Amino acid sequence: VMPELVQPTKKNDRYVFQSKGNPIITHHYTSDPAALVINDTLWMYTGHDFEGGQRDYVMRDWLVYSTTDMKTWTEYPVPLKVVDFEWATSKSAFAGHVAEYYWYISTNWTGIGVAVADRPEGPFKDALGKPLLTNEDCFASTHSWACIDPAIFIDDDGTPWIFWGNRECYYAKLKDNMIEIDGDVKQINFEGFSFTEAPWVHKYQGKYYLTYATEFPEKIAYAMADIIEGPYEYKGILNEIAGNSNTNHQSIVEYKGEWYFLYHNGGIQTDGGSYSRSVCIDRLEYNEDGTIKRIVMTSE
Ligand code: FUB
Repeated sequence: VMPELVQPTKKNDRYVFQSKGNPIITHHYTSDPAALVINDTLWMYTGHDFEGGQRDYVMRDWLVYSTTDMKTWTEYPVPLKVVDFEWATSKSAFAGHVAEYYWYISTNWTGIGVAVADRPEGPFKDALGKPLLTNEDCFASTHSWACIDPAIFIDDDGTPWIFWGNRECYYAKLKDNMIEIDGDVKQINFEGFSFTEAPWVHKYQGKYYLTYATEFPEKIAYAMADIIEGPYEYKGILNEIAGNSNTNHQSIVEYKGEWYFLYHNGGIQTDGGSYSRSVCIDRLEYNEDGTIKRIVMTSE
């Protein structure tokens, strides 16, 4: 299905547009969405694929959007660029996640950084002047890009956790200051765990859900546990390969009493693909036993 292309309207330094179903944004290529709910606003932080149809990632900055009704979206001035991390030599603005208001980002080979702002729309600034995590923290790693895809989960008791990884899934506690690791880095492992990247942790009715990209081209799979450190039990595939993108990268949030699955796809624009991706959003529904229904992309 060809989406209707929507041109945003400029309002001061912002752009406003009405989404016409999936993909949500058609004036930029966007990827790796991370959602954050603050009061009645859903904030969405995304990666940004430059130039349609290229053969590799060209990702120089991240973008931020907000909505209060899932239809009308505001795009703010570019809140963070990979060059803002002086130590990041690889210059690849890979996936990130914002927790009020710390933005954990991947730079590909040079580690995970953290930037800070005093407003959800930024601007964000490097909080450390060095990486928060590097490949050395990925003790089981056999390759150079294991230290990517941070995801934050703040538990009901306020403890912040960070999950990340490629091929291996790592996690650690964060200190309350949000910019230091508290204790040891550990690894998640369980039967049937075939982890590619993109971990995301959320909680529903007292259970922990670990969703992640599996295989390649990627599908999104999930596992459940009673405590955050596991053991996790594999529960199956949540979302099939998304369009013609080799990657997928999800985010799951509750907003105004509904659960949403944010992800990306490469197949719905004429020049879309693995390096020209587009963020999509669909409803997420649970079964009575807490398992999640498969999510099939809709066009509305
Ligand atoms: O967008 C760049 C990388 O592709 C992300 O870090 C991965 O999760 C995959 O989506």
